[in-house]
Amino acid sequence: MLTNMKKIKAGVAALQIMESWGIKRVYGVPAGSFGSWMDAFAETDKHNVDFIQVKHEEVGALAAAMQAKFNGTIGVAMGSSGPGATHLINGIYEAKEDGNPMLAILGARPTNEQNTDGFQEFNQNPYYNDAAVYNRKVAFAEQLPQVIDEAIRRAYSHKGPAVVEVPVDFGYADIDVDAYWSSAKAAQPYPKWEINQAQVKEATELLSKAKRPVIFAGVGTRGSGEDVIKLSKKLKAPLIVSGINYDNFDGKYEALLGAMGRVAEKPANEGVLEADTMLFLGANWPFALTSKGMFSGIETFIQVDIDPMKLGKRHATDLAILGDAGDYVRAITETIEEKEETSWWKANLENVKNWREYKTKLETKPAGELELYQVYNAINQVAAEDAIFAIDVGNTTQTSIRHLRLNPKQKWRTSPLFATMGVGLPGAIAASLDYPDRQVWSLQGDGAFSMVYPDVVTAVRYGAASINVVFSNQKYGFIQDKYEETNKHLFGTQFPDTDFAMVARAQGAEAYTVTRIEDIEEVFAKAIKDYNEGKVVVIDAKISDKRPMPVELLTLDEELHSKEAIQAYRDRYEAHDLIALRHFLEANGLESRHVARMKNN
Ligand SMILES: Cc1ncc(C[n+]2csc(CCOP(=O)(O)OP(=O)(O)O)c2C)c(N)n1
Ligand SMILES: [Mg+2]
Repeated sequence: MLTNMKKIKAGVAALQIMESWGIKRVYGVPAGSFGSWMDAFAETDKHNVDFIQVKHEEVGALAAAMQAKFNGTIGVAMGSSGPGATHLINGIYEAKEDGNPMLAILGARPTNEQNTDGFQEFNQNPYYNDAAVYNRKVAFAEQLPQVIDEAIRRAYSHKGPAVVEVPVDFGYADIDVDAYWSSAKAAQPYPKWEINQAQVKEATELLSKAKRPVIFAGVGTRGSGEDVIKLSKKLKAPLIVSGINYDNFDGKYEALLGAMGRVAEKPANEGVLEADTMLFLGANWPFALTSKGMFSGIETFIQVDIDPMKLGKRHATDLAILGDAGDYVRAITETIEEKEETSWWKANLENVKNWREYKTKLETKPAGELELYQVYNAINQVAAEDAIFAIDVGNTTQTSIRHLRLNPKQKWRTSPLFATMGVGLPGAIAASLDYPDRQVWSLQGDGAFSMVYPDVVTAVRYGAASINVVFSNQKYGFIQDKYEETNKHLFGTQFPDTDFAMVARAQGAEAYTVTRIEDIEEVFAKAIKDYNEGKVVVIDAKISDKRPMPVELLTLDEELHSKEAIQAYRDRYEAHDLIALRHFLEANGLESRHVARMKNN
């Protein structure tokens, strides 16, 4: 009999559905428009989903979006009807741009107050339309758990944020326990594409013919880093990586040129201009639009991607392969003949060596103003072999890939495409809660930290131990640097100093300010000690405001630049020992294709 059926609060049932999908926590700020959810969270004997109270919904949403980057699981954030919900938008876009599962729950007025412009009552869904892979309002109370299940399943299968608006009265309602079910057990990934042997053969032929091959490895090669390196060695093709894929490789690999563009390294920007053939693996390189000339020397472009939408998107292809990048790397490596050491290979290796010596010299400079370089040196000294880094947007994005000595046991994640500031601290909170046994860092500029630092108290409250380094230069450095090229003025890029250690201490964290090179080792030793005792630590590193080298504007080659310009560049970036790739090419009996092209233009 229906009347005898067991009942459950719809809000509790919805949390049980979340739990069935492995969801451990939901980030949010309480509000009247989701009072029923808060009651459900409080009934901790009925489910295992925690409510993490953040100080700003955006921090919750960014933590949810970052969580998926670290461990692939869906992050959940809530925002109250209207203003709390709109605060979620950056996290929602973050998940969309990176193709990560996320669930955003929007609070809403009770059903009897809907659609008549009552207090905080809006037509909310349209606002989220562009970003969401699923964007609905629950229609009746019994439906609540089922719609949450639907949203989670869609977020995973469509790789993006699902948005669900929930009228507050539904969560309080008693519903039948068999009004819903969880589809979590049915979840599975799409099968991999079969290897097309004809295309493996074609790729092998094209690559074997190449005189100056390079491999470009995007995140599609994650987990296959060692195999990519094997192919790179066998083919004598130096390795370029996308900015977000450094932690897939041993940073010591001698042919790792780094990333190209602005968040990049010198050897990659030079190498790509000299190469004739590129094997472009599992990457969406959005800077192809802003750095059009980058591919100007590439005559043969071979692309492998698991997503048909990406094939041919960034460059015309000579061969486009639909499939798993790692699988094809292994298949090509098997069939390709090992090349003898080539002059191309040697020149690039020498270039990498010279660049690494330059970086090490900066990092270990014993005197002068404290610069970002010595901070990285200190981090490298104490970072665990499997440390997790949540990296913010700004100079840190660029400098961390250059100066952290990353390896495949570590994780380095940021906001690469949406590129929103403020992901560092939320990322560290998410990582720390999910990986209590691993060392967790956030690295960020003072501008980015200022957007989110009230949530240091959240990390403290929930025991999300982490070491949060603030690179304080009293400016939006990354933007100021850009304005040097595009603007007449550097207007609007500076701001007064904040004592971030005081701010952090006021919230219960351990905190240090470091201003001198000679103190840095001691400060980081103390920070690690605190961290190992389970504390949240903030290090405010007051660094010089010098610009890190713009490798997208290299001014080192006498064939392309005046003596004066080269001298100014060398002086400004302390680059007196840095040598242009052309010299290494010529020393190995090769010409610079880039210089030849520039002269013909
Ligand atoms: C939310 C958001 N606002 C503005 C920007 C534009 N932006 C990109 S980097 C940057 C400067 C970052 O400054 P800071 O955090 O101090 O780091 P720095 O570059 O100085 O090391 C700004 C304003 C952005 N990416 N995201
Ligand atoms: Mg700054």
